[in-house]
Parts: sequence; structure tokens; C-alpha cells
Amino acid sequence: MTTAPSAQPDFDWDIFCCVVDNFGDIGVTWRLARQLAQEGYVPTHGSGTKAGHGPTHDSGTKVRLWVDDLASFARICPGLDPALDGQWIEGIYVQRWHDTVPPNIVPARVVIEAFACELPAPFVQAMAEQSPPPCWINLEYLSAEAWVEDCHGLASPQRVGKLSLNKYFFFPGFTPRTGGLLCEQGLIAAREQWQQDEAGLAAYWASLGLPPQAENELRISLFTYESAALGTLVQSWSQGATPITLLLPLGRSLRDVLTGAGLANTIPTAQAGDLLHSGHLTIKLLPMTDQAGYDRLLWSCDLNLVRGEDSFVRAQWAARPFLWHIYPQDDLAHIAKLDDFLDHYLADLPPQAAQWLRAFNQALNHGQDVRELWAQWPQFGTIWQQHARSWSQKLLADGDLVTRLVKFLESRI
Ligand code: TRH
Repeated sequence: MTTAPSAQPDFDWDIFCCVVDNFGDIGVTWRLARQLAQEGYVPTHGSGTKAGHGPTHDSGTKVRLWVDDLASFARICPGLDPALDGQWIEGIYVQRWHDTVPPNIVPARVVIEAFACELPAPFVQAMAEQSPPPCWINLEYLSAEAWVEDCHGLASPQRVGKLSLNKYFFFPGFTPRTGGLLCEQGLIAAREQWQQDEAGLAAYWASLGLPPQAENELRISLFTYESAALGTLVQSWSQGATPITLLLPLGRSLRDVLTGAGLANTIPTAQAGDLLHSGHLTIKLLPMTDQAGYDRLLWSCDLNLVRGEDSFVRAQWAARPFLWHIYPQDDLAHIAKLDDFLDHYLADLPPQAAQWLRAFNQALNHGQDVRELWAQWPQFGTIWQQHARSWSQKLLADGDLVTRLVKFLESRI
């Protein structure tokens, strides 16, 4: 990492991220920024974008990521210095986003506002005055709702003084008529290699202070919000006959998990590295790692409980069974969104397995007792595992999000 040079290069991509809460907003934009730089997508006026060759930013693609909360960002990017206004990290220029923008700012050729965060007015003015103007994309939250297909790619004309700019809505999604899902080139091959490498897996578990996985043991990761369902699930794991090791990054689910395991007394002193026991359940508390480290955890487990947007997508690339704790909304809008996703996810499963999985996801999200649902894991675990693999392949059939974004820009720039 280096501090900001006084003169900055012209950027190919500007990405703006306002951290609402948690890690999803920065998680998605940081991932997008790195993929654009590493895969070398350079937008060029007149000829759309061209993909660079080679996996490094040697291709010259320059991405600037504007972030308003560097402390949250540093939790998933340990090399970042939250005290700096500007810094290069992993080939991306990270710019602290204040109320004001640096004078004489030159917008990049493509400007992505993530999740409808409002761009600074002077920056928009500079965009409007640029000739030709940048292509302006509003990257939306992921949703499986049907209306997304109708809105994906729509232009929204913006008045800027006497000038006018189009802003385009870009919706990630699960169908060919949406923007797809973020997935770096080479990710699936890396996952395959990881999951087939027994010695490597043993070394990974050892790095976490754990023995190799026993024949009849389950390893489960859990990164969710608070839910009363967690206590009942953990109780089942503790009292069941199958040995289970739970990998638990420290965070919002800690209290529910430890209480359910009858270990509430350990909550005040719990820290990363702790190894706790309750019946047949072992709990390993983990620090938050960078995103690549979290991927490796997902790839290594038999079941992953995930949340929000980005960990939910990564669990799908892990090709392992997962339960989704969706980001809760006040008016319960999230429950309909969960159902819309499950309509896609469960479509190819036999009806009994599909019903069970729908009920399990709903119970987790409604905070209900899931002990009876967990009891059916032996019946459906294998088919779920097979399904997780084919689902991961099916999702990529029409291309990942960056491939679709680049195609979209080719028709717009
Ligand atoms: O943190 P989240 O709850 O983020 C949410 C959602 O994105 C939601 O849609 C949004 O509206 C809200 O924030 C504001 O869950 P999500 O999306 O899974 O993001 C977590 C990120 O943290 C993801 O990029 C993975 C990353 N992560 C690590 O890098 N290391 C870790 O050890 C762990 C556990 C997670």
C-alpha cells in the first residue's frame, strides 16, 4: 500500500460506495473494483470496452473507489489504513468520500453509483461538462423479484443545470434478463482445486487450530444476523449424535449461538481463537478475515449459513448447501424477496426436499424453532449437496455480472 500521489492518473472507472450498515455495500463494491482492475476492463469511447489480457492490473485499468466509511472497509480489508484520505491498495485507488470532492476532479469514463447512493453535486457537474460524458450506472441491490427484469438497463434522464445526462439502472439477478452475479474469472476453478485437495484442506483446518474433519463429522459456518431460530438450531447440534464443528466469525450471531449452546457465561469474554464445547458440538470462534479468506471457509464447510447480499452470493459459488438469512426490512418486504429467490433455487429439486428447504429458510428468517427441520438433514443432505453443485453451474450459464456490464456498456458508450 502507498499513500496518495499528488497527481492522480485518469481513471477508467469510478465506483461510489456509501456504507449504510454492516459490510455488504463495501463488500460488493470492493469486489467489483478488484475484478474490473484485475481482469483489465478498459472502457474506451467509440469502441465500448476492451478486456485486457492477463490477470493483473498491468493491463493499465485504473479504478477509483470512493468510500465514506473506511473503518468498516478495513474489517474486510486488513491492509487498508482508515486514517488516509487516499491510498492504493491491491491496485485500486481508495478515496475517502467526504462532503466535498477534491478540486478539478476528472470523472472516470464509467461512473458507478452503488445502491443509489447520491453522488456529490460537484462531481455530477464535472460529469455533465465532460465530453463525451461518462457512462453513469446505478448498480442496484440484488433481488430475485420478477420486476427486476423490466427495470434492468432502463435509462433515467438527469438534469444537471442546463445539461442532461442519462443514468442507467443495472440490476444484478438470477435470470438472463438481469445483470447476473459477481463472479471473478478463475473462481470456480480455484474452488474445485481447493475442495479436491485433501492435504490442503487438512492444512487449512490446522491453520485454524482444528484436526482434519472426521468421517461422520459436519463442519458448518455461520454468519447471520440475530435470530431466535439460531438458539434452537445450535441446541439440536449440541444434543444430536453427529459431531459438529461450528465455525463462527465474531459478530451479530454470537449471543444467540452461545446462549443456544448453553454457554451464555462465555459471552462477555468470547474472543477469536476460542474453542468451546457443548455436547457433540464444538464451536470455533474466528476473526473476520479478508474476502478471500471467507471464501475458503465457505468452500471448506458442509453447510453455510449466510446473510445479506455478498456472503449469500459467495455461498452459491461455494457449491455447498446454504441457508439464507436475508437482510430484514421493516415492512417484511424481505420475506417476499426470500420466497422469490427460493422459487428459482428450489425449482429443480424433488417436491419434498424443496418443501423442507423452503420451510427451513422461512423458519430461520421468522425466528422460529427449527429443531424438527434440522432432524431431516440426514434425509435431504445428500440431494442438497448435489443440487448446490448444479445450481452454481446453472447460475453462470449466461455470464457473470462484469461480463454482462461490459456488454451493456459496449452498447452505451
Ligand atoms: O454485512 P451484510 O449484512 O451486508 C448487508 C447486505 O449487503 C444488505 O443487502 C445491505 O442492505 C446491508 O448490508 C446494508 O452481509 P453481506 O452482504 O453478506 O456482506 C458481508 C461481507 O463481509 C461480504 O463481502 C463478505 C465479507 N466478509 C469478509 O470479508 N470476511 C469475513 O470474515 C466475513 C464473515 C465476511
